[in-house]
Amino acid sequence: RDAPRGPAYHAWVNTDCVFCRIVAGELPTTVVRETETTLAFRDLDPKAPVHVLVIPKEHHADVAALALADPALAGDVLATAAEVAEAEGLRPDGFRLMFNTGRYGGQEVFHAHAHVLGGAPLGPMLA
Ligand code: DGP
Repeated sequence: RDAPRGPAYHAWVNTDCVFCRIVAGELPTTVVRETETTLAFRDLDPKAPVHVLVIPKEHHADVAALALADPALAGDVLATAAEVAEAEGLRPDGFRLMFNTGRYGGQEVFHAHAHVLGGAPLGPMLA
């Protein structure tokens, strides 16, 4: 097929990236929110009663690369994360918004993603 233009191009070329494959509709997932530039879906292995991942549809390796390359898109990810927190009922009690970044940061999937975690007290420390 022809390469799509714009953000979808990266999803199209990064066939080895699991989150690009989710964006491309090649892997099943539970989508909770979608915007023109972002996608939010439930984590496969939830670490809290609510555990949603928010990604830019365009491929960026981690949030630092994303923020430097396209601050507006990084803002879109934050805005979608806030909308997810609102829709999931997390705002009154609070929630954790987390970006594991790079190998030492515990990142396992190298497509920038925010973890939205909540629905129970999570304690002061990161896991
Ligand atoms: P991180 O360590 O920040 O890179 O977290 C990656 C998260 O992605 C981890 O919590 C599990 C989740 N995950 C990995 N593969 C899939 C998948 O195919 N579908 C979904 N929904 N989540 C996935």
